[in-house]
Amino acid sequence: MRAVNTTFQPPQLSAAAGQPFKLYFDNADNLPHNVVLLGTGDARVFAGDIFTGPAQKAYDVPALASGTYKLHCDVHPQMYGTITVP
Ligand SMILES: [Cu+2]
Repeated sequence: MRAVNTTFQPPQLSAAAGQPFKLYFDNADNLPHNVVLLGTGDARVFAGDIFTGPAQKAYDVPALASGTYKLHCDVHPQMYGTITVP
């Protein structure tokens, strides 16, 4: 996934349930971003380190239960996406 012009591209991802995975995040902006996964009740399920682009990071995301999680950037609350875990 990329951050471009303070948006997540693509805004929808999917991941397998019950297994840890790597989320490759390409921050193409000359701004700080991170990726946070919000679960039920906006509980923070995972929060990646904030870093300034252009740069890339591979986040280690823990195993997720089935459901739909919001993607969020702590620096820019308007950045939004979802990750679906079937
Ligand atoms: Cu951001």
